[in-house]
Order: sequence, then structure tokens, then C-alpha cells
Amino acid sequence: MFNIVIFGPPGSGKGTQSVRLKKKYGLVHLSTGDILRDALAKKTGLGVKAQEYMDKGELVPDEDVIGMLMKVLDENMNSNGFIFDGFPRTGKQALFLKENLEKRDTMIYALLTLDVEKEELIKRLIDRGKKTGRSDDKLSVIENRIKVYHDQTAPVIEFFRKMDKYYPVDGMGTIDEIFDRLCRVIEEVIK
Ligand code: B4P
Repeated sequence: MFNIVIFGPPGSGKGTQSVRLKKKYGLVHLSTGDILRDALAKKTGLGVKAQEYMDKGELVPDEDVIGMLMKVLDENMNSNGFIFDGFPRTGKQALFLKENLEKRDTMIYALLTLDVEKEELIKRLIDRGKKTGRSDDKLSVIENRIKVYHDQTAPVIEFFRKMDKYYPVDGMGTIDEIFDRLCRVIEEVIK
């Protein structure tokens, strides 16, 4: 299996690029944000609980996200591999992912981090909010999501850097330009 994490602040393009990477490399795209939004739309217990956090731009508790991820992981263990999009978002999630992939005789090969300037993140998310009406794409919520990213999520980088698996990628520019940059890094990692 070939597993990668696509990482970065909200609006950095993780979801956008994952859709393309999934096609090119034949991987399973596992987006915790998409799974949570789906649970929310279906008004499941998890969805109702998650909404409280997502509407404020806070992270959903680790135990809920981890339980949800385990299920999808086990359902797809015969695939070519995973693109983890939006997971891990905390140190606890990072450790969980490492240990549980090891138990299944596989691992993460690279943490690809999209670096994007704050003004550009805000612009993209405001634009998306206008198109989709997403409750977490309002300015006050966006500001909190960026803060939560710096406080709780960015430390995950250090976890992967220590394992020599951290690959920063310039996330500014067109979607095609960024996709090419990501593919170049992946080709190097695959070698
Ligand atoms: P996510 O769904 O992961 O959302 P995101 O970070 O906002 O989006 P992403 O970076 O994927 O941006 P996108 O490609 O769409 O998380 C939502 C919430 O779920 C979290 O805040 C949290 O509450 C909860 N959650 C999820 N995972 C969790 C976890 N593991 N633990 C706890 N809680 C969790 O791009 C954004 C916009 O920019 C799009 O409209 C796109 O079209 C545009 N865009 C992309 N690239 C562009 C480019 N190069 N140029 C111009 N526009 C571009």
C-alpha cells in the first residue's frame, strides 16, 4: 500500500488536490471533513455532535474522529493505499494513525503540506462559503479555524519531520501548478 497525508490549513486546497491525486494514483481518498459533513446531512448521532464543533471552527473530539476513521480504514485495506485528507489534525491522531497502520503492516510515506498565505486562505474560504453556504466559511469562524490549525494541528508537522517524512509544497498559484508540484514530490517518494 502507498499511503500519504495531504496537510495544511483550512482552505489550503487539501480536498481540491486530493480528488486529482486519487485519480492519478488510484488511491482511496479519506476526507474526515467529508465524512463528518455526510454524517451531519444524515443527522446521525455523530453528525449532530460534530455540528456543534464545526459551526464554531473547533476540532471534533479525537475519540469520535478516530472511531469513524477506523471503520473506513478497515473497509479499504485491500486498496492500493490512502490519501488521508484532514487527518491527522492533532498529535493524538498522528500517533494513532502511525500505530494502527503499523499493526496492518503498512505506513505513511509522506506528509505533503500545502503552504498558503493567510490572506489567500481567507479569500478562498469566503468564496467557497458564498457558493456552498458552508456554516464554517464565515469570517469569524475562518479566523478561529486558522488559529486552531496553528495551535493544535501544525505541531503534527514535527511528528513527521522527525521521521523524515515531511514535504512542504508551495500551495500558492493555480490548481494545475500546485498539482504538478505535488506529483513531482510523490514521484520522488515512490522511487
Ligand atoms: P475540512 O473539510 O478538512 O475542510 P478545509 O480544511 O476547510 O478544506 P480544504 O483544505 O480541503 O480546502 P479545499 O480544497 O476545499 O474540515 C472541516 C471541519 O471538519 C474542521 O474545521 C473540523 O471541525 C472538522 N474536522 C475535519 N477533520 C477533523 C479531524 N481529523 N479532527 C477533528 N475535526 C475534524 O479548498 C478551499 C476552497 O479553495 C475551495 O473552494 C477550492 O475550490 C478553492 N481552491 C483550492 N485550491 C485553489 C487554488 N489553487 N486557487 C484558488 N482557489 C483554490
